Amino acid sequence: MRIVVLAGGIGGARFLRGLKQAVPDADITVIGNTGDDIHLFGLKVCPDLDTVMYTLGGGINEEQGWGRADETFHLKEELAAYGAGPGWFGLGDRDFATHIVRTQMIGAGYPLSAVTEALCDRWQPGVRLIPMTDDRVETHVAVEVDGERKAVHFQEYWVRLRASVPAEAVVPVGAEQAKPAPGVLEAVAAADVILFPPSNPVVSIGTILAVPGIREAIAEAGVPVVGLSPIVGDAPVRGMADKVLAAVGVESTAAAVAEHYGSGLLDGWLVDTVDAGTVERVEAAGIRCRAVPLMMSDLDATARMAREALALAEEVR
Ligand code: GDP
Ligand code: FO1
Ligand code: CA
Repeated sequence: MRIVVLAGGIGGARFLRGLKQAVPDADITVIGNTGDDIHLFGLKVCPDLDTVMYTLGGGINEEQGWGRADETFHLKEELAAYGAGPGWFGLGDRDFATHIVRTQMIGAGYPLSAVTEALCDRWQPGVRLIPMTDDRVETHVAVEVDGERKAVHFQEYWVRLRASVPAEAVVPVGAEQAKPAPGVLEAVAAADVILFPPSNPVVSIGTILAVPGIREAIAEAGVPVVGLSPIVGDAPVRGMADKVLAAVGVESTAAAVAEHYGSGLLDGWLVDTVDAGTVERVEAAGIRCRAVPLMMSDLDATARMAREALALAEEVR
């Protein structure tokens, strides 16, 4: 079975671990979000691609959900001693190596998709990981700080400001001009099923869908498209997705997120059992819906979620 998954960072990566356990023989292609990417100290950092790669490759810091296990921060401290920032973004020594190799290869002329493949040669994630695009896309957030409206990089909004100021708009800068990376449209066209893991609907999956051609290819693939809600009991399970949902005028409920994707894109939607009361509302929007446990508390629970998503896909096929 050929499965295509659109993924952000932690939510996408943890779901993929469960999917791999549920269907070990599946051929899984992951289309990764690169709107979170940021250039720091002259290096290109791709948080969501790295989170997927490290999580599936066994290098992730499990408690944190991002960055490397067994990490140290000597380089960051040395940079800070020179006054070289930003200090608010935690780049560890082991992680730095990834960004150095990536930046070196890009400087030598390799596209990000080829670089990602090379990095995955080391980590062997067991999926094909393709960035959504080889072009530069950067999510910026329009905020008001001290009465002044300005745009900040998504990482600054998320990590430095902790989404504590209202987001007025979320803009994937460069997306309109971006082309899907080689292999993205081909994988979508060849898929037997397409899954939206419980990733952020705005700044992870929304950004991938903003690359011209990707949303259209998914809608026209003619195979089941099934998503799992990252919102449980009217709040994100983790993180501040409610803040960016508000910026695009979507309430923080599992049903509203399904309606936001819409029946033109989604065939099936899984909500958590605590949100069983919203199943009817989602189905009224033309999306088949089931309520099942959606907490990725351990690998077995996550694998059960993946099986439920695939079962729903068979129901709507
Ligand atoms: P990020 O790039 O690291 O923010 O990760 P993603 O965009 O892939 O996923 C973030 C989303 O994962 C958040 O909105 C969380 O609500 C959701 N999430 C995290 N853990 C769980 C879980 O156990 N169950 C569900 N349903 N959603 C989760
Ligand atoms: N998230 C944080 O909350 N604080 C950090 O200092 C931080 C550093 C970091 C470094 C590398 C990396 O790949 C990811 C990192 N993240 C950090 C996570 C990440 O940037 C964001 O949580 C996600 O992109 C949000 O979607
Ligand atoms: Ca992310």
